[in-house]
Amino acid sequence: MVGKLLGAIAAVALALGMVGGVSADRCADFDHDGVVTEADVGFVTDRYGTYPGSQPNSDTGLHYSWRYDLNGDRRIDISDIIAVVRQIGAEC
Ligand SMILES: [Ca+2]
Ligand SMILES: [Ca+2]
Repeated sequence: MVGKLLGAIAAVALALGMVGGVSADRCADFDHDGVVTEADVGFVTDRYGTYPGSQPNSDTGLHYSWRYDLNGDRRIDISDIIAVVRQIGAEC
């Protein structure tokens, strides 16, 4: 539920033009079905707030993984969620 909320926040932030300059990102098709969807956003939101060596996400128990750290700053945060949301609909 928290993940869904974060995704929604990211989508709203994008819609309002509050976010800019997220650099070209790695393909966020984490479930390898050939297209980036909300399901792929979930992979990132499930790890929100984690970093190498941190406690797991308190809602999901999942740990940081570089795979979901799209901007490579060693934290999974709103920037990474936004990076995936920006790719929704992309085929890669
Ligand atoms: Ca996908
Ligand atoms: Ca990051």
